[in-house]
Amino acid sequence: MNENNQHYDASDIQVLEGLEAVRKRPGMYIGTTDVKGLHHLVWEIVDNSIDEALAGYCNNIEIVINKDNSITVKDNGRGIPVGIHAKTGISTVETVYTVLHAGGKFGGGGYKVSGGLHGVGASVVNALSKWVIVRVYKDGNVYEAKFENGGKTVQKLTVIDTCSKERTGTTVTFKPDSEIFDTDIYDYETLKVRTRELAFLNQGLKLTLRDDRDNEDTTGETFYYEGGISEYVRYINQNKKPIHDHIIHLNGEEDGIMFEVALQYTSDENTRIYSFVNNINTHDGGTHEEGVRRALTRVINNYARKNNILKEKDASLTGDDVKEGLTMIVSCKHPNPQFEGQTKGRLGNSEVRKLADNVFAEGFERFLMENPDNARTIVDKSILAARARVAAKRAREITRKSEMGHTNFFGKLCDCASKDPKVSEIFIVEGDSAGGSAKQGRDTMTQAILPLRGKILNVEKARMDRALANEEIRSIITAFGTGIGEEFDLSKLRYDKIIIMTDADVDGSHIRVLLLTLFYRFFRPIVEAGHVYAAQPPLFRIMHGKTRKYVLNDNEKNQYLASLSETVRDRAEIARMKGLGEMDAEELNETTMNIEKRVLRKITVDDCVAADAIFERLMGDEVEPRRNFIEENARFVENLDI
Ligand code: 1YM
Repeated sequence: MNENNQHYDASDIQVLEGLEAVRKRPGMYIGTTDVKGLHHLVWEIVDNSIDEALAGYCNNIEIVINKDNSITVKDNGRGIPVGIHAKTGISTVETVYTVLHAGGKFGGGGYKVSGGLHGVGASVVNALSKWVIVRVYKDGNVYEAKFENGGKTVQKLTVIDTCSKERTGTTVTFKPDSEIFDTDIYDYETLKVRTRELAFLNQGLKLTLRDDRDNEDTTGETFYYEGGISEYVRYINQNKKPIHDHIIHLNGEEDGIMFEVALQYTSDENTRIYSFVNNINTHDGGTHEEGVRRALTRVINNYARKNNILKEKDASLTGDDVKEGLTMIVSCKHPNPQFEGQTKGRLGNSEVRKLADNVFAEGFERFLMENPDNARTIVDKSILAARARVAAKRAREITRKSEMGHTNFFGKLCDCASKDPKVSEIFIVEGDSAGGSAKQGRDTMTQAILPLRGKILNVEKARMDRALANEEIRSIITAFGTGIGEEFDLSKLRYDKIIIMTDADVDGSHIRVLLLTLFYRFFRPIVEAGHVYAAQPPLFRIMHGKTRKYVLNDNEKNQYLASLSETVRDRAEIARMKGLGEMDAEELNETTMNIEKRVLRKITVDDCVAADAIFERLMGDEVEPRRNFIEENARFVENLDI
């Protein structure tokens, strides 16, 4: 006999066996019985309310943590049907809460799209609860059913009160069974984060969360987002720097599958793509995400080519390039989702790929066409990412090669004998002949020489990635020993001083600009730590009697001459130094390299910033500033190869 003095029939027994199975192996139904499983129960009940909202009948859901750590979920939907269920012979409410796999089949019409156990949830929660009370407000009546000790009906659905005819909805209160769960203490923050997320994912749905454990008078927190997932993007980007104002929000529907996406680019390099199916996070992506990514890459490339931002010879942007700085929410509501993978975190339905691609491509293309300024900003950002990607790859190759000893650059580098970075310095010298004198004039113990051969800048519009393909620059990177990019490690720097030794003419400054730009972009910490110097070769040699005096510039020359007596001054021989290559080893040592006598100028980050700007003007894609620069400096440019 059951509690209502009715005989148990076959279906009663089946029901109890069903719920008993859930109690025996709760993990199979809710994953774990730790605090995560405890929270899972809440979402199973909330999911039923969300389904009702998605069906268009509910716009308000309240979740309350009660004093006794029981949970109340309340919605203003139609209320679970109260009639006798044809198959079970008991009320539909009771059926939903006691028959495993009841699901949406019982309701007929509509589909369950929210996450979780797809309608099995209510009976699973009941099976794992100490007690459950379900109230339905419908047709002016308040119906109530009660269950205890793992889903045993203790009160069949009964009218316990009346209410206004307008009032409809379902209220469920349950107390998780402490014999099943490791803990019965809910974490407010955990519930809050997910409640907020559900509000973002279900545009226009109001969710309130309240914690009555300490104080029953609180009003709780309400989450309601008219903009849905575009507000989710705004929320994620709130402390970031968006590079365009408008958050792009697109949606479409086909065969009952709803798809939507919202995105905005930020100035940083990270990517935040979160995708959902029926409000469940698909960590491993799947067809909805693939469709968007494919369309995003294609549309940006097409736009960049059509508008000649990407030239014919340029390689296409990759999926990685176009997602840098991107914050994106992808959400799909599917009546029959297929979840794949080890953790079922991937959407498998192939028809979604095409839907996502179509909706995204069409909408995003329109956005780019209607907002050319934003489009340009986005494309430029992707191109920058592409350059960085190529540069990083080169850098890795260089590091790897040098580690494996495959490069023969050491043939070029004339290293110092000391392996102690504290006393070692490296001179980066322009030209072979200067390199020759420098090698002879150096202190072999502490001074290394790296001669740069030929014009290292004759690559038209050299970008850093191309610069990195340059043999000379690679020698520098390898000589430093620090690696670049992600592998950069200042502690591995092999020299305390890096000394740029170039002529004081246009070619020399040209090379200096390149080197400073290189340092600025790839070795900034070396510059910041004050390791980079410019040698100051003298411009004049003044000889009188046995005295040889070198001076750096006109000013110094005049000062020195003024300090001499008139007779000496008249007889003094003043020679303009032609360049490093024309000094012999002794002269070079005495004037530029000798630690006791030389004058070094420390290079600052500001010097590098200035060099970088000049480099941009010289090497950038813009023809106009380059022409201006050449005109302004026309008298120097005879040998300039740009
Ligand atoms: C606090 C929990 O369960 N709300 C809820 C559940 C249902 C309905 C409305 C509902 C669904 C349908 C028709 C239908 C459920 N009904 C069923 C079943 N809130 C909560 N609100 N009328 C009402 O799906 O057609 C299962 S859940 F199966 F009985 F229809």
